[in-house]
Amino acid sequence: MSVEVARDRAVAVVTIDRQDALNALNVETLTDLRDRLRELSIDNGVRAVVLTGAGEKAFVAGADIKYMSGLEPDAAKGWGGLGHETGRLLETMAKPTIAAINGFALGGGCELALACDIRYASRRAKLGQPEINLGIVPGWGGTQRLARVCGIGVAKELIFTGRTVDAEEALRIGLVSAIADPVLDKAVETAHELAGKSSLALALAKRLVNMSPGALDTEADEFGELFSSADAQEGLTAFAEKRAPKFLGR
Ligand code: DAK
Repeated sequence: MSVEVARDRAVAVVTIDRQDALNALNVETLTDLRDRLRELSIDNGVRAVVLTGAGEKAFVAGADIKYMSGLEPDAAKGWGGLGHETGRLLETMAKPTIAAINGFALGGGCELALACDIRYASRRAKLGQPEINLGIVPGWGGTQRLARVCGIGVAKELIFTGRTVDAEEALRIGLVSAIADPVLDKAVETAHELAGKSSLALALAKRLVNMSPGALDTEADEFGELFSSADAQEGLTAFAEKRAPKFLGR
C-alpha cells in the first residue's frame, strides 16, 4: 500500500509513501489517498487528520510527470477529477486537516497542502507551483486555493514564474502558519488540541470559513443555530464556572 494511516486516539496520520519518486502521485497512490480520506471523513472516531510524506526529502513532489507525459486530453480530465476529489475531501470533511510539509511540496503536492485547513513546514521544506515550466498549469485547485490563501498577486507571481519558495518565505507570504522541526510532531500536537474542542463548532467554523465572503448572512444564521447545541451551552457555562469544558459533539 502506498498510503499508510496510523491512528493515535482521535487523530489519524496519513502518510504518502512512494519515496523512490519523492512521493509523486501516480494513479495508484492518488486513488489510494482518495480512498483513505473517504474512509476517514466518515469515521466518527477520528476528529482530526494529519497529512504528510514518508522519508526525509519530500511531502509530495507533485503529480507524476512521467505518467502525465503520455496523457490524452480525456484521460487528463479524469486525472484532474481524481485530484480535485481528493482535494475536496481534505477541504470539506467535517473535521480539521493539517499538512505536515516535511520537504518538497511542489505542483500537485503544494495543491494537496493548500486543500488542508492548516499547513506547517519543516525548515527544509520547499513549496511551489512549477507547472508552467512543464508547459501546463496547476490542475488540482492551485489557481484558486493559492490565490485565496496568499492573495491574488502572490499567487500570480508564483504560478507565472513557477519559482519555489523556502520555508521562511512560505511563512512570510502566509502559505504556511508555522515552521517547526520535527514538523509532524507539531502537526500532531495541534491535531490533538483540535480533537479536544467541540467537533460540532469546529465543523461549522470550517464550513463557514470555506464559504465566500457573500456568506455573512449564513454565518449569522448558523451562529444562532449553534446556540441550541449542548456543546455551546457547556463551553459557555464551563467558562463561567472556571472549569475545562467537556464537549460531547451534540
Ligand atoms: N514525477 C515523477 N517523478 C518524480 C517527480 C515527479 N513530480 N519528482 C521527482 N521524481 C523522481 C525523479 O524522476 C527521480 O526518479 P529516478 O530518476 O531516480 O527514477 C526521483 O524522484 C528523485 O528525484 P531527483 O533525482 O530529481 O531528486 P533531486 O533531489 O535531484 O531533485 C526535485 C528534487 C524535487 C527538485 C526534482 O525531482 C524535481 O524537480 N521534480 C519535479 C518537481 C515538479 O515539477 N513537480 C510538479 C509536477 S507537475 C492537471 C492535473 C495535475 C497537475 C497539472 C494539471 N490537469 C489534469 C490539468 C499537476 C501537475 C504537477 O504536479
